[in-house]
Amino acid sequence: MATADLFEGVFDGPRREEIAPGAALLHGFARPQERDLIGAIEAIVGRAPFRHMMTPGGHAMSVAMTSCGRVGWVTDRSGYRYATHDPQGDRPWPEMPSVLRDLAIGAAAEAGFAGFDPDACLINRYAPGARMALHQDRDEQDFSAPIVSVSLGLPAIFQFGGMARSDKPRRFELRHGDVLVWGGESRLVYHGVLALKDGDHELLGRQRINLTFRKAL
Ligand code: MD3
Ligand code: FE
Repeated sequence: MATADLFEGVFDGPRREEIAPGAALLHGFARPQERDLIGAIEAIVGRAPFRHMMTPGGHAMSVAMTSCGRVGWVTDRSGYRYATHDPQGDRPWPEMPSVLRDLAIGAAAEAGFAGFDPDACLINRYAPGARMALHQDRDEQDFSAPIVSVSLGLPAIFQFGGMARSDKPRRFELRHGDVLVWGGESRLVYHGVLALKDGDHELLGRQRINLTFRKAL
């Protein structure tokens, strides 16, 4: 066993790191609720299955997605938007379970964004090889609210740049249980995820799941 594995969970307790102005990385913040979170995600996926949505340009995304909450993010040939109904089945999205909602509100408060009231949670599933190209999140109405992201399962290399696509991105690793809060000056930075490296996570197997909590409306 590598030395790094021996120390896992010993020195990796909750730790807060300011990675950019307005962006806080809360290491391991979601670990205490990991099993409840995974159970809640399984229940959502049972009602609103993961699907590979089509970009407006006509490519299927490598990341599979679903949502919970009042609205969910969808994309198809006509563009990106938040919708109250799952287009697959034309039913309202599953409610946002309190274990998810309370975690997001607690993380936002921890990072200085008291009163965060998310109405959407996008759930992304990365299988080995899946990636997300550099983009900005700008489909929400109110950029003064932060976005809270929760990483579960296999680790991924996340990249974030600046306000211009051409700004050279910085890279860092997101691990199981890490929570990121993006607000203030960092709310509109370009960001993406490199192709997921294969592995076997003890709770989630060969995948990474990322939750992003948003105030969309
Ligand atoms: C920085 N998801 O769903 S989470 C997305 O890991 C998305 O699935 C990635 O980007 C993922 O839109 C990255 C970290 C993240 C999320 C939202 C942000 C970083 C952000 C919004 C603004 C700036
Ligand atoms: Fe994003």
